[in-house]
Amino acid sequence: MSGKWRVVFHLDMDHFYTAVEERERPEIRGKPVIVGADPKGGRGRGVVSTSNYDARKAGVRSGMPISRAWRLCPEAVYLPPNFPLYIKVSNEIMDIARQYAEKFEQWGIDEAFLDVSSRVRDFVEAEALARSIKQEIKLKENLTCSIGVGPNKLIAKVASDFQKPDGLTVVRDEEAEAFLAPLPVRKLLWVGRKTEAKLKALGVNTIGDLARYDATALTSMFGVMGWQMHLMALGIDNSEVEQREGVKSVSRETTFEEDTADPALVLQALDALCADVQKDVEDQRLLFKTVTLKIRYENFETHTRSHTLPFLTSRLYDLQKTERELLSGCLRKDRKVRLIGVRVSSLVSSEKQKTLL
Ligand code: TTP
Ligand code: MG
Repeated sequence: MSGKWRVVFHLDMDHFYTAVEERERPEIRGKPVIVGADPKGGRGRGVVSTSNYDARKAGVRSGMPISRAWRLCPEAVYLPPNFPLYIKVSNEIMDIARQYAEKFEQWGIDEAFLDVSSRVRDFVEAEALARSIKQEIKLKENLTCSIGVGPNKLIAKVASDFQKPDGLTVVRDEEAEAFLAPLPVRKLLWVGRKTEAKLKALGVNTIGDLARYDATALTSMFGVMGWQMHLMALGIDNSEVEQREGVKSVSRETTFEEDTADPALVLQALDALCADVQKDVEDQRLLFKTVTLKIRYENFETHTRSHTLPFLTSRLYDLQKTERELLSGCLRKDRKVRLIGVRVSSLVSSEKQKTLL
């Protein structure tokens, strides 16, 4: 296998938004809980952000229309998202986990990669270290997480998802290929639904099928991605844990009560989303550089457009102006809009920026 010996952890909080809500509200514990759009008795639009494991038993999933969740689980407790709270808790958890790592890379709001190679001598010590992290998070935050331990990021990520909630899965280098083989290909990072469907058509269902498939044929069909899939299927991943701080992005989106082609309505909603995002950014003392617009049309076709500014900013004016420019290329008279979203990324802490300057 590849060069230097490494131990990488992937930490992923269990049903994060609903776990935080349950912690804050003892009265909802033991019930199915769903965080997302207002269900409005089944007529609500918008989607499920996440649900706890009781609601998942009924078939509820992240990203599902909230109306569908309502049909599957009308007895659940439905809550709107409380982003400032989740971000605060996320920051506290990341501060705990960061102490254990030589290199630390936050990934989204509730996940992180840790390179602990210099902190342990073998996988037995690595397992003990992972257990300590879980214990400290449980003790200080009263929340559970799942950790995957592996020789690289890819295996660690697949391993953290293997046993959930409150899981700890250790996969050594020599076990990696056998560990991956029976799992479906979509468990690999970057294998999306479209690629999954194409692979299925080739008779490739599991990661083991992919590992056995001719690498040259994969490359001619999928380009560089094909070669990468081949390596991933063998459990090979040389990418480094990249030291990275804090939240990666702040975003908001909204689904219109009724699909609309009225530019004034869309613009009004866009400005309101910008204001919310900007407030979150300011509350967390962040600066952003990259601005992204997400737009979903009535036929569910979804596009994202991004623009990276030549400077770091936290000003509402910069955000609104950039989002409006991005939107102007997306509005068409003949196509109604179902959803729009605003995201800022390439974030840095404004406090750190000040000390740098
Ligand atoms: P995930 O880690 O994907 O999900 P989870 O923590 O809720 O559940 P699991 O136990 O399977 O890890 O996402 C973290 C949070 O991000 C999640 O609590 C809510 C939010 N989220 C969305 O808002 N929309 C989505 O489609 C997904 C997948 C997550
Ligand atoms: Mg999670």
